[in-house]
Amino acid sequence: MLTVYSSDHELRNAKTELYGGQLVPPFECPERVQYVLERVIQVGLGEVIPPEDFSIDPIYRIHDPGFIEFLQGCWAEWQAEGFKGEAIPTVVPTRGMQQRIPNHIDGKLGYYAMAIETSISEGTWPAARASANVALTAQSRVNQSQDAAFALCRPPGHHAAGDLFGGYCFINNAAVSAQAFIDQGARRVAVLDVDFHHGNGTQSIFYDREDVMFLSLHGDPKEAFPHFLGYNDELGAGIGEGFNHNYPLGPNTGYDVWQTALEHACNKIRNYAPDALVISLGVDTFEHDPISFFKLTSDDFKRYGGLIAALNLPTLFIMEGGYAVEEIGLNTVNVLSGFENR
Ligand code: Q9C
Ligand code: ZN
Repeated sequence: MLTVYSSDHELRNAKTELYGGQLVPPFECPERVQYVLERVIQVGLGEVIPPEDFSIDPIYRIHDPGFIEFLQGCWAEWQAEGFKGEAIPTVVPTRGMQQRIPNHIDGKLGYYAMAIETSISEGTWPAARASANVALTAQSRVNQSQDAAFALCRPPGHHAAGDLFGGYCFINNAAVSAQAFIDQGARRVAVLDVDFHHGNGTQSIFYDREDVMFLSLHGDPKEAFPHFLGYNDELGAGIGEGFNHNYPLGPNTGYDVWQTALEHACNKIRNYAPDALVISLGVDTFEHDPISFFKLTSDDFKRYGGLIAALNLPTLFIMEGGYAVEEIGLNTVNVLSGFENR
């Protein structure tokens, strides 16, 4: 399988994440993808290529121009205020408040945030842009070859909505790629999100559409981030009704229960008969993940790779989360080699 990778992910190297009332080194760190890349090479998964440069247009197909302008300018505006730390929102436009975009960077940060653990740091924008180029390069290969490819994206994307960042995400790489398939002639695309966390951004982007089905297996939002989306009665809206499927699962969910949910999701995908499949591939479902509560073992990742392959669709894998840093490579590449039946 082809892997697309850019060293520009290193530009996203924030020093701080707000966690448990402290500013800690971020779980979403550059070492994550080094381990994945090393494992890709170690097992001989296939060719590793750098991304092509795409214009901003495929990003604007998904994201609001004001939001992109904010991401581009945030660090400079924050620095111009003379603040000492990294850019973190402090006030958000919650129940009963105005949804107007303020001028001050403090206000803009809150307006465009879906969660406030994620600092914006120097280099965040170019890294996010490179991550989207990685996704789009892999997408174009899948579109041309009708085969599979792996986009080793960092930073991840599935929590980012059209005009929201957070949960370590800035540009929704899976959504930008799904839209690219549609724009290149696909009639239907399915996005299957197997990251531990609900893909709230992807869901919200496609919620009222019938041409992109979104399915997500994740920690029950009553117990897990992002807490405010991902319930099983969220089925889509308008003509999109029936094209959104959530599988919230409780603490300590092991592979048997998880696989049953995956099989349900795969049956929905079969009936939908999409032209392409996008997998939001997070490996934070791992038993030793430091911020998650599922109990998948390293072998389980290989097993479910085979189930995804059985759908027999052109498949684009997009890297999302996974924070048990040293095992991320093994677990991620197990999915891909399970898919290739090796
Ligand atoms: N106590 C992705 O996996 N904080 N994002 C969770 C848990 C945010 C995860 C706190 C987790 C974001 C792409
Ligand atoms: Zn996650």
